[in-house]
Amino acid sequence: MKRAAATFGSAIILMTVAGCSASADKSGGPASADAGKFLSQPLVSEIYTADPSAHVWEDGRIYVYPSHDIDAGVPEDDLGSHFAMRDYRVLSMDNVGGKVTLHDVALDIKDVPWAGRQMWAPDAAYKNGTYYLYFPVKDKQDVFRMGVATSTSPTGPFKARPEPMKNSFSIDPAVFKDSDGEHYMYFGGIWGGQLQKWATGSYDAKGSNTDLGKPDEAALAPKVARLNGDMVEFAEAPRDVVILDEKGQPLKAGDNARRFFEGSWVFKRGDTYYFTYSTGDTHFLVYATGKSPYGPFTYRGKILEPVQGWTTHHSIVEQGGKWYLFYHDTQLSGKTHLRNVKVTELAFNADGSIVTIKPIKD
Ligand code: FUB
Repeated sequence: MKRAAATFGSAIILMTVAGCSASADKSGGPASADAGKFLSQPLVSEIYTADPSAHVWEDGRIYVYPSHDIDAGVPEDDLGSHFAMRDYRVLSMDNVGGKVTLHDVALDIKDVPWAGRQMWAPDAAYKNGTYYLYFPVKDKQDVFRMGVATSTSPTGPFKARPEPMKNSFSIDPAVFKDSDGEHYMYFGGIWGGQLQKWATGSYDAKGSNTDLGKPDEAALAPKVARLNGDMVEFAEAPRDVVILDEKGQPLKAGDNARRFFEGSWVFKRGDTYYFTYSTGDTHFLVYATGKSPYGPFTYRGKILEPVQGWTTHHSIVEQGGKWYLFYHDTQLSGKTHLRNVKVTELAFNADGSIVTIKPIKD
């Protein structure tokens, strides 16, 4: 199934209806004519944004670290070559519903000496007066690595370290700060995210281009590693994040509606760790819960039904006692690689389960 043109449920119908032309960057461009069909509206329309990683830092504001989508003219393929982003820009707001500020360029690919192409979904962390921007980008050998850049401001500009993180690979870093102050990076993504090429423990350029192609075997696991005190390297070798089914068995690779694809995000509520992720080719955001940042996690259900567009990638953050889901769709462009970030409130049931959200109205 093509990553670029794949369809799911109602998504393709709405993509066709909403489809409109788009340029690389927009100046207050028109919202989709059927904007009322969407649960939420884009946070900004001046540029295209995706993969929103939201945090509330010490000043109490919400900062969102998204991908900055552009139309680079690269043909669509299963490896996501058309996601050819070249810089990052940060969004901030006092609270959800308030004015959203689009900040200047936080990091440009030209200022990352080892980078080749494709700045994908970033995340950020804060410790002792320094903000850390973590970003996946292909190196000059076309292998995804994780970069780190630092700043004294949450919105940058960030200065990239001269080398990628040692032993880093694949995509979609998500950094979680536990209540004891330790930080953990979750990461990984199959297909264009290259996780399947690391199945043997080292990079196999001839490895499968999508997944392992073994549907009855355990699905490829996302990874987790605790960060060093200096926040710029792993303190340990990355470990598998095991996601179990209701019988305590690892989810299988052929269980496409539940197995991990990309887009890890972890948060803690009470004593429970929520490992949340995208199922990729089935287009759900789902979650699993556990009692340790390392897992194992048991699959619990869906967070978000499919959005308009192929990809879905998110973050979950608490502010003022309310929980919010940041996510993206393609409302503004109708094009899979030109996305826009959104936010909606997230609700929990008394047993800690998440109330599934429909991003498109019935
Ligand atoms: O934005 C590029 C890639 O698309 C991200 O890394 C994935 O999570 C998907 O959203």
